[in-house]
Amino acid sequence: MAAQVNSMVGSFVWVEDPEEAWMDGEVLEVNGEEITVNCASRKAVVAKASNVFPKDPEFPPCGVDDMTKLAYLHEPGVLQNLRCRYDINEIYTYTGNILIAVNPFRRLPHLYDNHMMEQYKGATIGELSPHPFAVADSAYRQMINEGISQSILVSGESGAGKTESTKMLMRYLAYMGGRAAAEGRSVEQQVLESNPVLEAFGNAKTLRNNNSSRFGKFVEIQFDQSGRISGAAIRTYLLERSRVCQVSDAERNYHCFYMLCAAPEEVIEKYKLGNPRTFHYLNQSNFYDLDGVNESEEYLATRRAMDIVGINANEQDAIFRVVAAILHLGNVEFAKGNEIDSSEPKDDKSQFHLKTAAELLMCNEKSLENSLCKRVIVTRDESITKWLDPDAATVNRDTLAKIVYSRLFDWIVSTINNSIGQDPNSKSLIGVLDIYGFESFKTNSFEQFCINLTNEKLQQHFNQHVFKAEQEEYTKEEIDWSYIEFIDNQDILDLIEKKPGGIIALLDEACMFPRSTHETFAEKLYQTFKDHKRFNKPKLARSDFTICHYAGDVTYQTEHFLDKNKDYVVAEHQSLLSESMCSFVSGLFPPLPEESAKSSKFSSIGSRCKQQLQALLETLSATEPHYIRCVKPNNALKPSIFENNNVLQQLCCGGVMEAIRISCAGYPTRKTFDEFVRRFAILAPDVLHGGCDEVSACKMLLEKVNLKGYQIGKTKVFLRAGQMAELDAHRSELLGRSASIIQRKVRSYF
Ligand code: AD9
Ligand code: MG
Repeated sequence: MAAQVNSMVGSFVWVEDPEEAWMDGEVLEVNGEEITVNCASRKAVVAKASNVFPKDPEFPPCGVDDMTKLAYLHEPGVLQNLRCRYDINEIYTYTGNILIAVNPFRRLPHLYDNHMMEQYKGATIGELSPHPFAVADSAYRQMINEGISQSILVSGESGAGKTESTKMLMRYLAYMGGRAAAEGRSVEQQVLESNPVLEAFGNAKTLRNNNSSRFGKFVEIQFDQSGRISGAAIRTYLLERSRVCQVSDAERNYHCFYMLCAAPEEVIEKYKLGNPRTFHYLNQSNFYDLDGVNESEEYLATRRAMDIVGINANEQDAIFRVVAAILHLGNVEFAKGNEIDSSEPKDDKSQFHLKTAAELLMCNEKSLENSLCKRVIVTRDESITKWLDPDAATVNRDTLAKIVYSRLFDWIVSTINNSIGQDPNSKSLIGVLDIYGFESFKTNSFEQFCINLTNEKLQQHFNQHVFKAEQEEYTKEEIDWSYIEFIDNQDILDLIEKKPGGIIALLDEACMFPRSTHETFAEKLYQTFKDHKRFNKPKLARSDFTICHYAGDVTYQTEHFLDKNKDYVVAEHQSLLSESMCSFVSGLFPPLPEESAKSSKFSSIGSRCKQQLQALLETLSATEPHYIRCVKPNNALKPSIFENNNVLQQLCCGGVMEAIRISCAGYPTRKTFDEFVRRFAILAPDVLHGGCDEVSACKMLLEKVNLKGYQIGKTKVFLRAGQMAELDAHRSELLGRSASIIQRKVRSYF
């Protein structure tokens, strides 16, 4: 989109800079398409006209609380606004009805206390400062008034503040929909206390966040007719299993392991635990203690939270017994056995841990050893028992640890759900989604693939919604919007999900075919998608592939795709644990239904992820969505550091720039008639004297400056991208800022 703009020497502009993203300065010289800008850092920069954007001469010192109030809606303007607000601890800003939250990395307790909740109760959005409470309040009121279910979708990269925001939303909803204290242990209390329990078992310290959620979560809060919370359901997505037995440097395993090692003495003795440094699953990384966290207290707090969510003391004991068993299991090492290519516990120490793990899981020690060191291979005619060598036995041990932990996590989630209970008569609900953001690392595996698929799906939903909201605003103002289009990412979703023929379908096929390797899988992808514009084979790559996601290109390494996609329990592990003397453990491994035991029906994580997403989107599409985009201002996790490039990247990935792009395709700048006349009366002073109303004054003004394509709504003037700058240029001209006016063509940002 191009707009004619007057630019002149002496005007203030933004110019692109590789380090700072954007620098502001004053135009020194205009030479055709080249503009020399004197930047604040006293450097003269020569830039192409297309990389120079006008700077709002009337930008308020504390910024604006909604991006749509910016006179110039472009990238540098958005960034300047977030930054100057962040500097004064105004961490929340709207972009239309999206709330952007910039992580302060410092506690701001006054922002979230009960007094604040009281203030936001019933306040119209925009009346008070932007806040998650305002979003929750608006969702709650829309639900009550219109009887429509609502959803609040929180996204952002790791450490951006999704989980913290989600907890605030839940706290506000509990406050609004809570019962009187006299009514006893309440549903809303249980909903709130589910957070610490899930965090103990599903969160861990990573390089990006000391309390990183390693699963996605959708909490559906149900309300009765009078707006009281009457039930809730928690759905979780894709818990990271590999962390249980593999911890990278400076990261940690799940919090619960460290809590348990700091439990009261009698627990430690009972489970034969001790220093976390003595366990292989914990000591692969040399990181144990979290700043400001006392693990002994956390252990007790987690147990208290478990009491509240309805996990009884016996169950709690069993849970921690299983957690202890996993630690012991991890310490079983293998050495070559007597048979060729066989294995056995390496030494007395390994034998001790094996024995302890068996005791804690209440299964037979020899059976446990066999299930780790042997594998029965069933062919059409017979079954053969095969020994595993020490390496294979170690992999097998880790597989057992992972499946036990993941079943334990699922058990906790489903028990909480049963205990809180669902309200079958619930009229409407509010769903809160706390899900991992788009990921693009140096190496990207199957987990990133699933996470990015999730983000593509949500992005489509988001675009459709933003587009619709934009249209609604135009309809409300009775202006014409028929020619606005938006770009869809359906082609990427087809590439991944299409059945048959999409990447997931091809992966499932590869997993079912015994002779496939990651190389044959990659080859198949290369052949199938060689002309797909969203798919690339990187130069020199043998088994990597690149998907051009909406948020950028990501190259995936296929090495572990096949393994990670297979979702099955090793038959030996299934039979071992389903025969445990402990009903809790055997309950984690219920016998397989006859049919699925017989038929070798393949189940895949990729397909399950796709189905879960489908179900999630169906739920979401029946709701009115609200969006919170969390932004992490720096990677040092420190207060007061705002890295422009880093923030911009996240605004792109979170679709905020896309939302702005959609908005720019229409009429990105809106000013109420009153504001408009005040700012531009100077262009036609007679309009003020004519005694005419604001609307006529606006029209006269716009005619006088000969602007085309704008629209007059019912309450506002709607300007196309770049038109505000044009008006400002006329204005500055009249204000006599400069005598040398040069006409040039500036491409508006989008
Ligand atoms: V991850 O994808 O689960 O790794 P999240 O969930 O986006 O990530 P989280 O909410 O856990 O991030 O926030 C990370 C840390 O930032 C918190 O532990 C707090 O220390 C800090 N934080 C986040 N939001 C706020 C806030 N509103 N006020 C103060 C905050 N600190
Ligand atoms: Mg989180």
